Amino acid sequence: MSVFLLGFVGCGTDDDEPKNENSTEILKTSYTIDRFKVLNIIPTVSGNAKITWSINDSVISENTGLDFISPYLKSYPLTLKVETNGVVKTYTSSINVTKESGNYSKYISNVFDFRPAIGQFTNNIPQYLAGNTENNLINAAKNALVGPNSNLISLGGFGGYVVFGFDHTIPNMNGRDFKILGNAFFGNEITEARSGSCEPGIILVAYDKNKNGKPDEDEWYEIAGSEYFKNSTIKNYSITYFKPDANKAPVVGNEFWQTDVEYIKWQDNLGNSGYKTKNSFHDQSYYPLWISDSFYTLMGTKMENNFYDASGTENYWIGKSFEFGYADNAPNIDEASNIDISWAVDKNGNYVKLPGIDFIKIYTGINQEAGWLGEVSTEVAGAYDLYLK
Ligand SMILES: [Ca+2]
Ligand SMILES: [Ca+2]
Ligand SMILES: [Ca+2]
Repeated sequence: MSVFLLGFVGCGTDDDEPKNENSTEILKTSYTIDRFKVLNIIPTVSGNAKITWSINDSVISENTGLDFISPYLKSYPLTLKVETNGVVKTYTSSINVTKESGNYSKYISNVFDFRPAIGQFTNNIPQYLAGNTENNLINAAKNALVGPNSNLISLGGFGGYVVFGFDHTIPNMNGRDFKILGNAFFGNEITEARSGSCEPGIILVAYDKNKNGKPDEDEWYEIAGSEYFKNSTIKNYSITYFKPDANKAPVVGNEFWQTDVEYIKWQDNLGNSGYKTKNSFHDQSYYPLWISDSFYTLMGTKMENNFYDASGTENYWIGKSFEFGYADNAPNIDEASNIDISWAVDKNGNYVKLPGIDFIKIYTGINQEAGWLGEVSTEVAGAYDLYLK
């Protein structure tokens, strides 16, 4: 009896559909997926078939497998064209996008990792407490960044990073998809437009392709911002910071604020080395106190120094904003703080097509000390999905 009923319902449904030969073998009559979740459809077709997926008149993919995501509660008519040896077959279906049970948050929902570089705010923002481990600091970063009332964390100098995620996939729609909050601001624009306190951080994004709820190493893609393809940008840069000897006498510099100009020794993989300065405005250790190793290494894409001394007397330092694609690089209300997932590239610099992203990594992309201002350090003060209202 139940077999008959199922058969009957199936026939009834088919009557409403265009008469596509073998349609049910390739596509279901319809699919249902929550908004902000990726629906993956893999039709069984021969290897040499040319595939075209369309919604109305718009081609949405030419890959065999379709990854579909939408932030909108609506029904999409889906067409699949399969061309094999000059013969075209057309299949139709629909995708119904439904409301999730419960409610997603548009803000950061979890912090997975946090390791700042050395810096004048390291151990202070967020606060290190005696005996804290790396996990305590990751939790402190989580307390700062999760949810709508987020607070600032500082990533220190080049390479310092934070990794966080969302409770849903941020879809890659046309245009910019998410915002990274920081504390950048534009100053005296008479000197130079779109400049002031801009401390650009490199952004990486990951789509949780294997659905294990965490970012895996092979899921990361760098956002190719405006500087990515320039000769002045160095890929695979790495820098090692050495723990300062607490018993070493400080070497006071010529400027009143230079408490110790041989404070933290550093070297990079290009043969450069030097010392990071301790200044009179921040007295705590600039080396993460929860790292017991005598040195540690951070790596990534390094951009050209963006701060310069506009006064000629080292009084007035200005950081130029890059055009697009970086964190803490423009005021939060500025369009340049919004990021398009379509800017993501693989390790060879080729653009990749991600349906959306679940995780973001940010690290400081500049290795520069701007006089008394100290090191250029990216600050992160939250992030959110631009589609979830
Ligand atoms: Ca996009
Ligand atoms: Ca994963
Ligand atoms: Ca900043």
